[in-house]
Amino acid sequence: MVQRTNVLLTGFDPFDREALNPSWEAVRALDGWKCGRATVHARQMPCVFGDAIEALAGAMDELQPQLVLCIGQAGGRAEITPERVAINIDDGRIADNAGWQPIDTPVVRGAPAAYFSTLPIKAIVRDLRAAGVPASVSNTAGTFVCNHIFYGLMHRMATHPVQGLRGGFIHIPYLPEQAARFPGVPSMSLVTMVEALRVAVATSLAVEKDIAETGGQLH
Ligand code: PCA
Repeated sequence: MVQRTNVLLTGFDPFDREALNPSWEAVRALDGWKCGRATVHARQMPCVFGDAIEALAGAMDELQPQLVLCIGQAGGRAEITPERVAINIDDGRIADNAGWQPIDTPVVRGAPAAYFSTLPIKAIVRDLRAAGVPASVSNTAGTFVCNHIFYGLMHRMATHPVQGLRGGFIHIPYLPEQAARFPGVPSMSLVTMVEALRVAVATSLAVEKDIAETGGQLH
């Protein structure tokens, strides 16, 4: 029997008065892409606390993926940044797309303070750099909807374990057309970001145990 492998890639709706979100633009370009025996499925998530985790759960129930990569925009970052850790806090500096602005509330009441990504984040950074794409590990996914969905993903995987399932979160920069409105702010082309996600998927499928390589920061 041929074993089917589904990869779920998620991107977000535009938020914060943006017309587009690079995460959805990059993710949707890969819908249907076959990476070896795996097929990538792209799904768009609402930038809304609560609804984002529900939408993710629906997509995971539908696809039964073996790999989940959630992608989000990190305006101001210059690199592709696989996130190391999801924390159990919602603290909105701005309101989400439904007008919610939670302050210091847990993503999941009574659940652990944090979960680590189960993606090979160091290997992803290594392979991105080797492919000519600027990349670094990030040690904070913030406290907005991206950290929220990341925490929801990791909590689901911890409480409903599925053999072989891995997942995590990657932040990506603004597109040039977004950064043009904020002089001096870095950006990355869509072509490069799509290529970066191909690398992230391929490395996540191929590398079971992450490499030991420095990816820390002093502050
Ligand atoms: N970035 C936001 C939420 C949606 C997105 O693409 C964040 O970093 O939390």
